[in-house]
Amino acid sequence: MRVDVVSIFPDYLAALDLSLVGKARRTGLLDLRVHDLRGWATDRHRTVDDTPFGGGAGMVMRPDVWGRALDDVLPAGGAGHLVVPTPSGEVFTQRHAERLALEAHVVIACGRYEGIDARVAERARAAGHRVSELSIGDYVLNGGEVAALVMIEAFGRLLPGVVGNPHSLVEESHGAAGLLEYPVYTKPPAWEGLEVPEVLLSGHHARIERWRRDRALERTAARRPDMVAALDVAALDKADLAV
Ligand code: 6GU
Repeated sequence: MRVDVVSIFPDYLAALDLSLVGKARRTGLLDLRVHDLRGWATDRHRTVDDTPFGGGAGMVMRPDVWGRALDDVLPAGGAGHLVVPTPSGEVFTQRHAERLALEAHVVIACGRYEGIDARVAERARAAGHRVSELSIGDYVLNGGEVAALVMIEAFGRLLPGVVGNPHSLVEESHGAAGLLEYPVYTKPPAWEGLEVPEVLLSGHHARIERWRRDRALERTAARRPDMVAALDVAALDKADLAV
């Protein structure tokens, strides 16, 4: 998979050399390139922004600078999925990560200030590119870079071969069950007077599965009532309904 990130702070993306995403880059599973937007500015101050039409506070990123950048990094002919991190986007979820992991080429345009002139996304759509304006949650960051890191980690770990054990991807929170993950424990079995739940030491596979599902249901009901409301009632069993 090829990923291009364009930003006025390319150093923000240095963390992508680390951990599993860094390894995926080194082994060639992920061809990730970071570009400095100012490379497409033309004046001697390398200006990328200007005041908003209609007035108001803050600055808006210029469409001409972004246009030249995207002409260079988005493949011609409508291939390539343009992702624009923005607090006014759809909320990014595991479903978006799953879809992006299937793309051959993703370009992430990181805005700063009050955002990017709206004609940039409009022109990319008109040229036939898929364009996703995505937020990572209901709070405001100073720019799209941290959101780009979040999204790249979320879809990058779904690429075949990035996470060593593919089973790690199956049972996790926000997976197909629509539930949060159950609590997990490791050795030692007793620590500072706190015991690992006995059932987990029992070796009784069916009881362990039931216990984990009950804890996942309990936890989801307490922390994410919106996820419980979205569960398919037909997919619940009698024991689930007792929790
Ligand atoms: Cl994607 N960008 C910015 N600037 N703030 C955010 C965000 C993105 N998602 C949540 N807050």
